Amino acid sequence: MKIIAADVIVTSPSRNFVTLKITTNDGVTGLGDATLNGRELAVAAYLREHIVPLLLDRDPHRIEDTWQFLYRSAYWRRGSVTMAAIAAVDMALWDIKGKVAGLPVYQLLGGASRTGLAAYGHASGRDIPELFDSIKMHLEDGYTHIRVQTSIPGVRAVYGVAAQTQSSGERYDYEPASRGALPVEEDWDTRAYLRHLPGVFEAVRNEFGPTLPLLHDGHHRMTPIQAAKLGKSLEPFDLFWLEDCTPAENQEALRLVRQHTTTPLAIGEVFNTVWDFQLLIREQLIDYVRAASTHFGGISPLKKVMDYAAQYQIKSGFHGPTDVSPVGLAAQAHVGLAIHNFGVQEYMAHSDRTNSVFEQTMTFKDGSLHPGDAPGLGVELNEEAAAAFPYQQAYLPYNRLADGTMHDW
Ligand code: GCO
Ligand code: MG
Repeated sequence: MKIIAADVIVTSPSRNFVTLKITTNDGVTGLGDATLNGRELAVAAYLREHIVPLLLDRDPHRIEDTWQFLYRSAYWRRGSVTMAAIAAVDMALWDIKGKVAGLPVYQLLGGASRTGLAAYGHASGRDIPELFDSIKMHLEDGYTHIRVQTSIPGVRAVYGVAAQTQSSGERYDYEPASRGALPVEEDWDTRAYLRHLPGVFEAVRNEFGPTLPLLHDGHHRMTPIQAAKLGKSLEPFDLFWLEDCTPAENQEALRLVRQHTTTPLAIGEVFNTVWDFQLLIREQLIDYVRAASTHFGGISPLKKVMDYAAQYQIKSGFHGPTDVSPVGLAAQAHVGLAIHNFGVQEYMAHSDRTNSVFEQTMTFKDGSLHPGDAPGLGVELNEEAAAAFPYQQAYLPYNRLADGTMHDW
């Protein structure tokens, strides 16, 4: 069997997606997700110009060798563009292997370790009543775990509060990026945030009781000591996790946070390789691995990092916003179903329009996600539907402090 074609398809049903479709001489096709939010065309060009020519005539069954070849032969390693491109190839080859074997990918990874995946949804509100409504809505939809984000008095626009973008008519597949020629500027005040957030969690606990698993995303905005302080002040509210409390490039910062708080920590949605997690796992500085198959080089490295994490009782919490396409989401759902140390899966659900372009076997029933039992990943791209939605420039927002200083978004 050999690869005879590899096509890069860019489509924008409710947001931009980059998909790689690999075709074999037997007529089997496989899909991979290469979507890098706000930098989509860089990955499309990396694939089209540099990777597709290397794939032709290769044996699609040699997944590990192809991964190592693309990683090592480039010499210039890692980085989100490179790793998203390699991820797409890796996923597409697993998809092909599953289809040839007549098995869903999770069976090839060791079979199911559970009946389905617990998922968390994004509840948010500009104030407490709006937040409560959003939590109730998510509970009605069946979510068993809830992420809580709110506005902060004195700050115009804060990460993760859906109504902010909704009211300005810019909602971009339920997430903060927006279409347009330039990114939107937001503002930020960490001290105001640290004062406000514990009260929000106290109100949520009072309303919804002690058992509901609650999560929060700090979105890389705090210094280590601020993160330590927040973790400590949230301890009475028993969070399931506090995510991205610091910009994790400085991994040693997590030692300081850990010394001060027992609030569980989740990190890694912007990480690209297993090596990015080495220190954090070995020193047990985190509790959940936030990698996404798409930005992490695919299914193969995701399985490897989780096997490493298992030695330290660290669990998965894969990154599943809508900028991970249905293909990427399926890829990590297969991994989540198979591994022993699954924690929770982030699940925002794509728009109906996106789902009309990506036909899927994935189900979300009674709070449980399942990738389905179709051979391969369980996603097919309707290319005719995809062609009706050409790429549109879109950017994530960015942050400035009151005095104009750029801050992490
Ligand atoms: C999350 C993330 C996302 C990112 C987005 C950037 O926890 O889901 O923080 O919302 O901001 O994926 O493209
Ligand atoms: Mg996040």
